[in-house]
Amino acid sequence: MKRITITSLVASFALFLGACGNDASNQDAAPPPSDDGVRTIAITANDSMQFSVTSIEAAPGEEIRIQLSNIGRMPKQSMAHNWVLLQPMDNAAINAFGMKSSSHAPEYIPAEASEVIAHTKMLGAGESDSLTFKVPSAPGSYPFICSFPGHYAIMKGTLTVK
Ligand SMILES: [Cu+2]
Repeated sequence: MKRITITSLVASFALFLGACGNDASNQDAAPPPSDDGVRTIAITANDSMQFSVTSIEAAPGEEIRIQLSNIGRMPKQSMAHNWVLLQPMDNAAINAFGMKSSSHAPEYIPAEASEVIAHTKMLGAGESDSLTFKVPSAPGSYPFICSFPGHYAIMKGTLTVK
């Protein structure tokens, strides 16, 4: 897998973290979804730089809610997470966006980012945020990432609109 090759350093670091500080007990600590009829996708993010959900499917123009919870324990300065939905793009473009975002603390979202469709707040340990939005009407594969510096290499997934 090309992605693994490109990001092997970061991935190894994540595996190292996972092996050392693996606390599986808090993996499913997402808060319950709210009850207003909007389909809610609860996603956790942890200190091992993992999203609990990496694949989402939605209908064109469907309104969905992303409920993101950072279930880690590390200080926000060194380990924080968000959920950023991007326009369809290849891995090279995702990496370029991630690099660009790295210099835009504390939210790590560039001010004029036409690539960004929607995003949550940047969350420290124990924080959560929910984001309700309409997915694009154009079918396709929309990547999502965490834009905290370095995380984009492994914290990513795909929203498939079809
Ligand atoms: Cu992250």
